[in-house]
Amino acid sequence: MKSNNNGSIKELATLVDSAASQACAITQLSAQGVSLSLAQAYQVQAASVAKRIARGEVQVGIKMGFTSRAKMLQMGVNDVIWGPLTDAMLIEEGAPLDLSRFIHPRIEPEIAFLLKKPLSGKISLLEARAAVEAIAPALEIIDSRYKNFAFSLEDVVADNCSSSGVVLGQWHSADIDIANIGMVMECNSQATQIGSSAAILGNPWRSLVAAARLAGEAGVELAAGSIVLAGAATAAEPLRAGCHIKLLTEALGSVSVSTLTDENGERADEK
Ligand code: OOG
Ligand code: MG
Repeated sequence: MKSNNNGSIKELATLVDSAASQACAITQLSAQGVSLSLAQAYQVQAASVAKRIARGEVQVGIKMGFTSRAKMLQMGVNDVIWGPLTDAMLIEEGAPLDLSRFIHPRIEPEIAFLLKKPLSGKISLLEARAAVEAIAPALEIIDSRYKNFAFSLEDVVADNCSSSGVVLGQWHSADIDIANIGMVMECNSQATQIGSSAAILGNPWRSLVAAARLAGEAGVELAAGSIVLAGAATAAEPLRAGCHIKLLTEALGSVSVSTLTDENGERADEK
């Protein structure tokens, strides 16, 4: 690790973990003179997730990031990344969401897979399909712990890929064709992002194949019973107070979440 501010992996994990738990933005590690390799960034990620697990959180799955061109362009990076999701990140559909636990949250239209068999290493699309119990529409809430939601690839990996919340819709049969389904994300009944599942690596199933490959490279397994988020189909939208966000999909129904109005009772669309 080349760094002026010679933070060890553990110290850097503490830094991103406290920024997340206190909802307080920090300067990008790369801008603090910390130069991490991608492998070291994943070590920081693992050490920060280990802190969550030590506090009693349980890993429920993983998320894939930058699987669509829209997201890569929005954030200025061009590599697929991944990170663990824990039970503390699961947000119940219908329960009004208090945004005070976030720094500058954004929301993304996604698709989730529920695994019935473990996966790891190089697999075919057919093997990916055979390992899935069900598919659901999902909304992911990302919240970079870095100022201005700006980062290098290593910064965002160290920050567990901005993971902070997931709202899962109803599970559907894994036989439904999701290769190219319309996905519309609305805020207070106005469409804010319109896309297709095909934006996710050409077909969301490829994201599961990529997840298995990344797991294999890391020497771990995607466990049976776990969730795999395929990555956003469109760019992310800022998540504001007083908003009802709904993702409507062509074949998997819809999923929604409402945010509380802020202290002033102001509605997001009035800001
Ligand atoms: C990183 C997470 C990217 C996705 O779906 O592509 C991601 C970020 O943009 O902050 O979740
Ligand atoms: Mg995402």
